[in-house]
Amino acid sequence: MSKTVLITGATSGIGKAVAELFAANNFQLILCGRRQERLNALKETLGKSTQVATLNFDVRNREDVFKAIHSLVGKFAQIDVLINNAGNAHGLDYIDEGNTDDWDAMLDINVKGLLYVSKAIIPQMVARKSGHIINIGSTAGKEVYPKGNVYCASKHAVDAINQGMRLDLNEHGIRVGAVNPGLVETEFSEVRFKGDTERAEKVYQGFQPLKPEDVADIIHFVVTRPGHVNIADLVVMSTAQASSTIVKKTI
Ligand code: NDP
Ligand code: 8X3
Repeated sequence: MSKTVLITGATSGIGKAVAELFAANNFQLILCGRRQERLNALKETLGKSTQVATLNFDVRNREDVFKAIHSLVGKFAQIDVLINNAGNAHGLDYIDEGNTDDWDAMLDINVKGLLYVSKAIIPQMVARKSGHIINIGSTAGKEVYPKGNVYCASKHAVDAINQGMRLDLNEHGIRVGAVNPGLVETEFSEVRFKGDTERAEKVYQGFQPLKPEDVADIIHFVVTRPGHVNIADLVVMSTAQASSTIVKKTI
């Protein structure tokens, strides 16, 4: 039987590209997000290639996370691969000017949400002594850039959680690793700038950023290594990007 992969944040960007690639490679999919119409559309399209279940929940809501994941039955009850991808930046402000609602959103979604989803799934992996968890971090979890403060803190937390999971789940034979991308052109900046598409587009102008499909390709590589191989931590940037603040632009 093919492996079952649960992807959070599957309705857009990196998560959606992963869903599409994994569907084409016959993985069974559990796709999660809050936008039901997008989940329906994905189920309709990808359902032509593989078995797809969808779950609608906000990762911030602990009760809903557990209820949704525990509602899975039959062939979807066993989750072989968890891709902790849901997350976003909210705002880009100096620390003294930051919006506390943005801070709550980033810490609640990127950190606590990732923990809730993991907590709902890890016990079944421990019981089976197998499983694979991929945490989507960021270059923002490896360095801090001006005005990145709390988003960077949330992704540094993902980096620490990734390491902690690997240590604590070692004895259970569970693979744990992170994929940390640099700039990827998705809805990320649109969310960060609260729907200001003009400002969001500028982030990716004048250079070739990563495409979500590039990251999906890497995640597929990570997941398809032989069982004794665990890619523990991987950083990927566009060729034009050297660090969070150094990007070779033509304009
Ligand atoms: P997108 O905005 O395109 O996608 C974000 C996804 O997360 C959506 O599917 C969204 O679904 C989901 N999501 C957001 N908030 C919640 C929530 N509260 N509950 C459940 N799902 C939620 O951005 P990306 O694809 O770029 O981001 C995916 C991950 O990659 C994030 O963790 C991000 O930090 C990380 N990343 C992104 C980079 C980039 O440059 N784009 C670079 C490095 C890392 P819905 O709204 O339907 O709930
Ligand atoms: C997303 C990349 O540089 O916008 O994590 O923080 S960045």
